[in-house]
Amino acid sequence: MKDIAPAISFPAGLGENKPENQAVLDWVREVELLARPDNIFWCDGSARENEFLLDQACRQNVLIKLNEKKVPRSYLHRSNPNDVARVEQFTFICTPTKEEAGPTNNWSDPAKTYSKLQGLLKDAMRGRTMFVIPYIMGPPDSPITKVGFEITDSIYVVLSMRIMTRMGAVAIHRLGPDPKAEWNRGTHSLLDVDPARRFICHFPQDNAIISVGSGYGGNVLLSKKCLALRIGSYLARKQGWMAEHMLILGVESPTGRKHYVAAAFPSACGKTNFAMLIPPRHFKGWKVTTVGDDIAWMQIRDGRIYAVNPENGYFGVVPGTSYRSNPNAMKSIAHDSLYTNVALTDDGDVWWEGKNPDGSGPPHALDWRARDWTPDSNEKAAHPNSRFTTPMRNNPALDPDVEKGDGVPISAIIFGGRRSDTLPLVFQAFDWEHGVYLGSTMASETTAAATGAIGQVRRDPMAMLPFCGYNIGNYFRHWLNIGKRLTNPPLIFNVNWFRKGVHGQFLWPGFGDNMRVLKWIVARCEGSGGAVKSPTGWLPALNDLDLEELEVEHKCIVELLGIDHKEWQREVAEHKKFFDSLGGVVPEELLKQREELEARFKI
Ligand code: GTP
Ligand code: SPV
Ligand code: MN
Repeated sequence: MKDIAPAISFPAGLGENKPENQAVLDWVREVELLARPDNIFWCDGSARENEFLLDQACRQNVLIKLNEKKVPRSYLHRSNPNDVARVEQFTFICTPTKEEAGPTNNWSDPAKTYSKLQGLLKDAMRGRTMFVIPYIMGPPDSPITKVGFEITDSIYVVLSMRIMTRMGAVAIHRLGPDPKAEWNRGTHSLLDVDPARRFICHFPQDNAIISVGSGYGGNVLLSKKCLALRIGSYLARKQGWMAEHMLILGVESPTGRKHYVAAAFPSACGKTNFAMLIPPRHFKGWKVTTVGDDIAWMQIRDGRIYAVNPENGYFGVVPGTSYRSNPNAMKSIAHDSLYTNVALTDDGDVWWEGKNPDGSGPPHALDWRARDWTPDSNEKAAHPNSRFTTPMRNNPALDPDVEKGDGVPISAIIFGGRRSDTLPLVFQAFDWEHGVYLGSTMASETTAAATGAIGQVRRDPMAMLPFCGYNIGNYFRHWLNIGKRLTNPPLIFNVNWFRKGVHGQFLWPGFGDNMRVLKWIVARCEGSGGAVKSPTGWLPALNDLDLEELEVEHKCIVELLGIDHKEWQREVAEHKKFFDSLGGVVPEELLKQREELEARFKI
């Protein structure tokens, strides 16, 4: 299977959706003169166009059509084995000064970077088709919605962007003819998919992104991490809103009271699963609905935070997804979906580790690299970062207000990471400023979502370490300033689904049972849930959590809620090390929070 494919020819009436905005036309012409594609396909996002491009992608061996009876209208894509995840070491923020990018980003000089990328893009699309994708991020009638255009020479990117964004006429309409209107210019080329020529570059001042040398996920679906988070966070600070790596869910109690909650967990740490949670049997009458599974754009109105999901689909982790762990995801990806880097069974179905709750699997399959695989194989059939791309409308638990332009009011913000020790199952910040401190010092074990070592604890403030498009110190300051504008601030919590016992096993069952934690959070928002004060924040006492029908040993729960002073002293020292490593950009308030935390452990 291929990423790079030759130019396609297309019939009249397709590929002709040119906008009237001169600024867009000029930019496309400029890239055309540089990259020299054989032809240009202006996408309109229609069903007819999609059918045509799917058919072309199959002919070009970019996609394999799956068994129509097993997974209707769905396709498999295999990326280059050297190109299976985000590449943080090749991701750059190109601001005029290094200081604007800050201590946590790779910086490179804009003029030099443009010139290097132009060199790489020269003639890069010869023999290929250049697609132009108009799209919007956010509901069509939202004041917060942004317009983007992505140029790409990958048909897989076009087909993915049609699922992940609202694409076509809606964007051209939103942009209008004004050549000064705000829109993002995203340029992507596969080049030759060589890691030595792979760069994901952001120019926040120009609202521009250039990505070369990759064909995978967040590196190339420029709407997602590049626009909605890196450029988005930069615009958000300038314009007084927030762009965050957060899921958004609705939770309704049996009495019909509904709250919305936003949660920031790092990549592959449970956002999609939490956003699609199905409460255990005991929680009759409770309902969880999904607004978004990865990104939240939040505004302040009347002293409250309101959030929209800027995306239109889910690009979710496949391994571990089953009818036991996440039935809503399984139903979502049962049709009209793209699969990337999973295994292909002999009957044209897809398979991955953890698909069947009983641990079973096919006797033979082709693994994610198209090599023969049997249950005796030493390697995984699906890549650990294999992903589904599926329209959010496939989700049976989609929230009815997902299209609401004003967004949904947020009652609670949750931070969480993958921590085998130290961090309890859940606790609540004393106030907004303390909550910002919890977010700014959160840490998580690294996962397969980015290339590099897996399982190493690293600080990942607000789950934004790889996604904050400017100086992290100013980002913390922005969070503190937002708090000052709120008269009805969300309560802030920290959760950890991943604490392990002495034998290395997870102490908490997670998934649907996370409802038990969510119920306590909602109770705290309503002023009814009990808690005890600890040095780290408000902790639920054992009987504050609804543990009815939970088959977990009492001593595990005690361990999950425990605060080990030795471990925490080490943790607070790590906070200091992290703040020190940022070289003086951390706001005074947060340094003070750290000292107070340290002092609380000494008493
Ligand atoms: P990105 O799309 O990379 O941002 O990831 P995400 O935060 O949406 O993570 P996702 O929900 O896809 O989960 C990632 C992995 O964590 C999967 O392998 C899940 O099976 C696993 N996981 C999710 N929730 C839980 C949980 O509550 N407990 C445990 N033990 N594992 C979980
Ligand atoms: C993440 O890594 O946080 C993702 C996947 O959501 S990607 O779109 O590849 O960034
Ligand atoms: Mn993510």
